[in-house]
Amino acid sequence: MFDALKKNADIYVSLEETDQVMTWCDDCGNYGIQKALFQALTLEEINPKNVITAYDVGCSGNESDKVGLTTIHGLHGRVLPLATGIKIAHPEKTVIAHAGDGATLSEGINHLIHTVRHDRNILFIHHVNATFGLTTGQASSVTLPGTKMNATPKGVDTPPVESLRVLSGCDPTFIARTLSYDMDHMTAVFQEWLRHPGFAYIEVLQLCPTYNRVQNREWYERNIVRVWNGYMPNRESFLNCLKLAKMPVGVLLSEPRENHIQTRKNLVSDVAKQDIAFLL
Ligand SMILES: Cc1ncc(C[n+]2csc(CCOP(=O)(O)OP(=O)(O)O)c2C)c(N)n1
Ligand code: SF4
Ligand SMILES: [Mg+2]
Repeated sequence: MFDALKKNADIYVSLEETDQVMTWCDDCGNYGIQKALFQALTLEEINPKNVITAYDVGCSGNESDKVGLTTIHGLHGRVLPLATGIKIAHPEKTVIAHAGDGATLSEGINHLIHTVRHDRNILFIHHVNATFGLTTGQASSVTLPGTKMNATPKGVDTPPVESLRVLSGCDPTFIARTLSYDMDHMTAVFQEWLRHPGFAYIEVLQLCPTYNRVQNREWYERNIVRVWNGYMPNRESFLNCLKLAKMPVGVLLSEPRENHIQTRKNLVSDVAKQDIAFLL
């Protein structure tokens, strides 16, 4: 199916579009995330010309000049307001935002909360490698207590932010979690996420073999639980997932909120009709 779609130049999103050299380390989980996303875009038959991708600062953000999409690289922790502006200006485009866990749960956690509440049709990939990767391996808000990191050589001594619990208090409409080493799972989850009409949060547990040597593939397989066949991704199931002893993985919540999307769709044209000359 994917190979057949690849022949359609209008929809195939190629990985080899620019001549910039990749700067990710060998075996970085970002390679898999990139490939799965592009596979999902192609499988969903989304024309790359209709996609705008916004990047935060971080290792994941270093993809911004290496793919053949319309991209913009913003400030650290600020990719969600950037994506919000893009969506308001270009409501017809597929808007994708990428950020790391440092950006999302430290510098920009305020923006995450309000973007979830506003529920605009933005797709957000949260690259969770449990470190500030680009600045060479400091602890992030999700680094496990006791882990020795650069800048905390005696071990992290604060409890981690539990991202899904934070989000659960903001009335989210789409929450998913997937794994950077599981291409089939990631691609399937990305496809569902691309169909969601509101703000779609997807957390990728991303391998960083350079600075996170604790949470490798084996660690995740011991510490995750995949949602079971027949799981209904409604609010009640999602809240039950938060009580599990292991990290739930899969599409955990998918409950679109139609009315909000309608009311926010025409924001730019509605504002344009107002005469603001008297304010200037
Ligand atoms: C406002 C601001 N604070 C700090 C920095 C320095 N900085 C750049 S990247 C980075 C860490 C990125 O970590 P994360 O968001 O988890 O992305 P990763 O590199 O791990 O993918 C930091 C602290 C910055 N550029 N701007
Ligand atoms: S430091 Fe980690 S996240 Fe950054 S490129 Fe290397 S492996 Fe990837
Ligand atoms: Mg990180």
